[in-house]
Amino acid sequence: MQDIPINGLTGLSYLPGYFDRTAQEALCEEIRTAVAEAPLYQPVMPKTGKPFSVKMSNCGPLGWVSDIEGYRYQPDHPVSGRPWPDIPVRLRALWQDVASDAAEPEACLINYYETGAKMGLHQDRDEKTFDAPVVSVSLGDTATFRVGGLKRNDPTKSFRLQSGDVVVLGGDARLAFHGIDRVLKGTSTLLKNGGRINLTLRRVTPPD
Ligand code: MD3
Ligand code: FE
Repeated sequence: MQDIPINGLTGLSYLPGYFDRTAQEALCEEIRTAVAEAPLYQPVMPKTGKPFSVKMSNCGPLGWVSDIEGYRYQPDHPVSGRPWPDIPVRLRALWQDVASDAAEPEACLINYYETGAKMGLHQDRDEKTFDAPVVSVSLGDTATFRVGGLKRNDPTKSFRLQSGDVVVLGGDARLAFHGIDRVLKGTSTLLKNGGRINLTLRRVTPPD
């Protein structure tokens, strides 16, 4: 476990290779099952309607969605109207391992990056509580990840996220600006069609 200070912020920990290949394959299977029930869809930006390059789905009681109206958490899939599938056991176990002080996770956002997809610099602030960390799992191709400070123009640090890596964003780092610059094609054999999956586990509402 590595605690990486960033612009004086504490609370970012990096756990490279947390999941071994066998665990990554099992996790992929669980995500495949979830996505069969709650298909990936292409979200659009609020106001402009510009499509994201990343496709998304969720599991858990709440899912993060974006459409012309705005960003929000909601209990059902925006296309099918059905409830999101449960968060896989292996991911609940991860949360217990790295975020056991926090209440149970309510949302697991599934981001799928095909070659060329990226995610601009942003903060995660649609949750009603920032007390719990965000826990991220990377699967498939390696990504170049960028983290800055609490202000958009703060200097940023880049590092690579590989398949099986876990990042825990807690403490002050919870509200740091971050983004994905690029996905490096052909860097993993995990996903048969290539690309990258990122899973983020979140607590959305204050503990009951
Ligand atoms: C640093 N996803 O879904 S996960 C997102 O790889 C998102 O798909 C990226 O940003 C991805 O919102 C990055 C790692 C991550 C998540 C939350 C953070 C890094 C963070 C919050 C604060 C600082
Ligand atoms: Fe984010």
